[in-house]
Amino acid sequence: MTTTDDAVAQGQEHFDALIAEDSRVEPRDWMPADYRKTLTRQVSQHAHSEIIGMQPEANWITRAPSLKRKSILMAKVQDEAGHGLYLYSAAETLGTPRSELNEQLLSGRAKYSSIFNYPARTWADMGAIGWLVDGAAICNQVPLCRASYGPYGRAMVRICKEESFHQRQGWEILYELSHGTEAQKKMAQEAVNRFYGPALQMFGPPDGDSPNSQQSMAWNIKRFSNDELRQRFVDMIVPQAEALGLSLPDPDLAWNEERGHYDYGELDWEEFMSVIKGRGPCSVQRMKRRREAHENGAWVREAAAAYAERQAMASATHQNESSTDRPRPAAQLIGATA
Ligand code: BYC
Repeated sequence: MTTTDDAVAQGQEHFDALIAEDSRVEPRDWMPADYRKTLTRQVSQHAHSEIIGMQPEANWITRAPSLKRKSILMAKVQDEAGHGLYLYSAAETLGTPRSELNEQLLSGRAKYSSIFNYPARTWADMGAIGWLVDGAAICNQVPLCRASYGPYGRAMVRICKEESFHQRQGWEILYELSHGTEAQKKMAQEAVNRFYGPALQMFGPPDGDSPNSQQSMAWNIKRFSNDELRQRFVDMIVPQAEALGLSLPDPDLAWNEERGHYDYGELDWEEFMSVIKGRGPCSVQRMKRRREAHENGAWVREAAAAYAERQAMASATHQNESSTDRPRPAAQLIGATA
């Protein structure tokens, strides 16, 4: 066995032990190439989703019905940008620079969540996105706080705290609309009708068609399967919809006493596949907007890089100066006089 083989065997043993005892893997730990790859894929796609996810809501900032609603929505959209930053930082610790991750998004090689390819047509959609989309996000992401990769799990803790606030604000918008005029209630119901199916699809394809789940669960990245989390979400939102006075658009939705869960109807998986291949109702528009934002932000990146370079030069000069000022050790002084 060569020294390299030895190091890999030792690394693998340490990694297996961390996973077996449900501990955290940290950036400097040895990890299998496929573990690194699948995490880079999931974490960066999650980051892309947060950034693209700003678009449907940003679309309503200028049209929010009051100053208070506008401030709340602006804060929420800014939170999503922050989530993107935490997640890109976590992804970078796996070794791929952010510029490359971004390039994967802009070139269409990386996915982002299917849900953000749907339009936000009315103000009630802000409620439905908050309640259903952020609600699904919480269901999916709370278990990710225990993901085996340390930087991802820790980023998720902060994100989930903010998502809970987002879900509450969505709920509150829908509650007010569903207890308002007939026209407002209708608008709320239509928004829920449009977002219910796509929100359930956020959890990913059914378990039988999910190529990554088994390995991700064995590595303690995912803690539950796509269908388990989807079921948890359905069970959570049925009583919430009742409290809102709104219905969920699924004739097959019914309590199953034997299973202790709600049964729900088959989702449109053909549509899902088409959306994740970039053929969703807003896919072209979302990517166009993202590319424009990236190009328009070039001067900010250049200015930040120039500033960082100047700071680094100033700090190097300062260090050199202070090292010549510093009293030299006696041995050096002796050497200097000798
Ligand atoms: N949309 O083997 P599977 C948010 C892809 S942000 C698009 O089950 P995995 C929010 C999947 O990537 C919401 N693609 O995959 C932000 C894979 O393709 P690749 C984002 C999807 O990874 C702003 C293929 O289908 N949340 O909440 O085991 C405002 C096969 O799937 C989708 C996250 O990213 C989808 N819905 O499981 C408001 C959470 N589903 O990559 C809210 C973190 C699947 O092999 N991610 N695909 O080409 C995860 O938990 C998992 O990655 C998923 C998928 C459950 C999404």
